[in-house]
Amino acid sequence: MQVNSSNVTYENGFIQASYSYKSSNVEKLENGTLKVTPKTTEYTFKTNTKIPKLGIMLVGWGGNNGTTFTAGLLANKMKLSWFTKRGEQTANYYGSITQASTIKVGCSGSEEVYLPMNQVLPLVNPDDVVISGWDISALNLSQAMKRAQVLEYNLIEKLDPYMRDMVPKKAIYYEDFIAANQKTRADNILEGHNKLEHLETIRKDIREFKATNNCDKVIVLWTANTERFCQLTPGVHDTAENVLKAIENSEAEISASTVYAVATILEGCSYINGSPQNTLVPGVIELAKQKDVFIVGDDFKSGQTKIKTSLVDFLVSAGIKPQSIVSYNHLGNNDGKNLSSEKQFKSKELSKKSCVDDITGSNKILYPETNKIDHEIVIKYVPYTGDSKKAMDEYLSEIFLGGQHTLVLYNVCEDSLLAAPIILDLILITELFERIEYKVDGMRTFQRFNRVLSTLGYLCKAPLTDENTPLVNSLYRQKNALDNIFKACAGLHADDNLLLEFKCP
Ligand code: NAI
Ligand code: DG6
Repeated sequence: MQVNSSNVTYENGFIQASYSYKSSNVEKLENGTLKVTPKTTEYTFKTNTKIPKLGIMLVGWGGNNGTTFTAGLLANKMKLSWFTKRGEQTANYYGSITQASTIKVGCSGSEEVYLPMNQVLPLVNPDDVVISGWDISALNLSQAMKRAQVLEYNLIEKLDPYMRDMVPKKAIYYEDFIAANQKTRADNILEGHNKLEHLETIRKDIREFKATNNCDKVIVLWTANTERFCQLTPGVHDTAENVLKAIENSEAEISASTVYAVATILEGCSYINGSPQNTLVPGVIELAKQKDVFIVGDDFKSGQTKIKTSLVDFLVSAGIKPQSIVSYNHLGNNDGKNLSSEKQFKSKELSKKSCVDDITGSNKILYPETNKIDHEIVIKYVPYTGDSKKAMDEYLSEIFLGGQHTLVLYNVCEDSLLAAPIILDLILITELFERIEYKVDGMRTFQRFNRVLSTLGYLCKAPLTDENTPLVNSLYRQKNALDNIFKACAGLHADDNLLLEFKCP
């Protein structure tokens, strides 16, 4: 795409675009009136179009998501097709916004024109990435893919020669953070209890992987078991200095995931947390800012929560009052086994539950005093169901004149087939943001986006935001913001869907 505007230049390998950002400041006057002052802020976005060679390291590489992600990228790269009971299937990237969604760029006459997201701004091609990672289980990726029971047998057979030589690196294992029922697979772990030594090993792994594969950069993503929350402790988790000291002292409340995150940040790489636990404690956030790297979290938003953050938005914005949501899940994979333990379930419960608070909080007509609704999360481990997760939701809402509206959903699919494309998107878009800089009114030099990359909230159940940043869970608003940031950096207007040229011709 080439944008025909004096606001955009394409020079020396950069797209530079000016963007007038329109927002409003709101003050509440003494008499209760809201005084709203619209304002315009001039931004310049500069995107480096040189695509780097990207290395991806997954924590939990041998799990269902890790193997499905690796298999999916290989199947697409090799353009594989395989037989299922429904016939021949070819590789695709359905479920990935970067590879399979489109963004409206304008109108040609009365026709609206859409471009694939990865053509609006230049992204790394998934065919060109190199993948590695760690797992507490020693199985090679081919064996692990079979254990996962996600993919069709004929595809597994085709991928076996490519995945059997992929072996996870030894992992950090702090037993107390994941369920006790995971112990039987923990046969590939770093010795001892010295957290500083563990940190140094992970740092070395990242450096060696990067050098061996001639990568320009590496991104690390956690897709290992959900950990319990660490008990946030002043003097341990509150500042970057204290987190580093706590690792040196092998403090008990420093989780394995926090050690991976700190190692990644110290290597100057972005870190993404795909699970709900509080890995990214205040001290880690401070460290990421000091080292100028991005952190993204928490917990992939795949099926049930994606619908929830879209459905509740629809109900509340239609003036309908959801009063209770009951979300029931059962699944039989290793994730379900880990979540059958109470402390790990609590981490997941929190992230699945907190995702509508801002939506109900936005409407004081429906929720004048408290925006809390009855919201229950149930997760049951049923081994026979394997990776095929069943999610059932009941939404009860109050409607006109005291009537009641019931919505019931049944959601079934292989969980990892939804999560793997999200993993790809999180990584590719984070990498893109490493190449984007901005300048705003009066700033002399370009700088990067906030290191807490909340723009990726669309892909996360509990988006990590920096302090004083509003939390947005509404799926529509999240996607709209992401699409519009792509458009702004490419030199296009944000889409407000007014279509005035047709309504007021
Ligand atoms: P899984 O249990 O199949 O895979 C996790 C892997 O992590 C296992 O192979 C395990 O051996 C490994 N592991 C555990 N602790 C480790 C450590 N300290 N270092 C390195 N490896 C470690 O689980 P699955 O289905 O792949 O999910 C992964 C994570 O993603 C879970 O926390 C899950 O809750 C989260 N998630 C999954 C979604 C989905 O749709 N599949 C959506 C949202 C989050
Ligand atoms: C039980 O719900 C297992 C969980 O790991 C979820 O399947 C996973 O977090 C996906 O959740 P959701 O709500 O995004 O579909």
